[in-house]
Amino acid sequence: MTITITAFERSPDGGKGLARDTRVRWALEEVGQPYDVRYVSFAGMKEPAHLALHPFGQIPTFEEGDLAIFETGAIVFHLANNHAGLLPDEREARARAITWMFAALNTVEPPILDLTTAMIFEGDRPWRDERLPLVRDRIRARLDKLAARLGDADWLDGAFSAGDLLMVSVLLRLRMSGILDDYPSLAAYVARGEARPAYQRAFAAQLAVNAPSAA
Ligand SMILES: N[C@@H](CCC(=O)N[C@@H](CS)C(=O)NCC(=O)O)C(=O)O
Repeated sequence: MTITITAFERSPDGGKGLARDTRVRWALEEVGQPYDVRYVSFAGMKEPAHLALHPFGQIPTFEEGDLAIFETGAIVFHLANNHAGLLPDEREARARAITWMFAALNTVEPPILDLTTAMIFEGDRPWRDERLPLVRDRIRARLDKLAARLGDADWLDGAFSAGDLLMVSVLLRLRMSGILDDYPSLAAYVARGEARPAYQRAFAAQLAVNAPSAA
């Protein structure tokens, strides 16, 4: 069955790979599944046809036969559950890897998204300068603990898993802020993720659309 995902017709990041279709492309590449992409405009995402797939009018979505799902966590989990390569077979190791998927999306990503909100979406608001240090502190609180847990390991729990895929994807959002520079072990962890051939293919595929001359 053909897999079709949706992605921005033009990503606001111009090809840095931060739009969430890159996470899904990466997972698809890791498990060796070919896929098609349907590109949508910002206006198109709010039209009934797309809202039927994604109730919040966002990307990415995932369709395979009669199945249509949204939320990157759910999509990556679906792929990891149905194909080898992203979750260990052993029951407890699998549960721990799934835990890291949730930790990436529920515990580490929210303060990182707050930084984007404070800097970009609310950059002209009077509270910006007061808020920014608080947001940065909340990110550091998470990174301190994450770095402590990672230690000098390559991945969060044994072999690379969907938990690492999502955690690296989330941390990549910090690159522009410079915060990651204060955490060399996490910066190296992100670099290990980016060095994976599956990530490289996913990144190149989105770049070819968003910055065609650079690809
Ligand atoms: N929790 C959702 C977030 C999806 C999301 O925020 N998508 C962004 C692109 S990365 C989007 O479509 N933004 C446009 C909008 O919200 O109008 C997921 O993980 O899939």
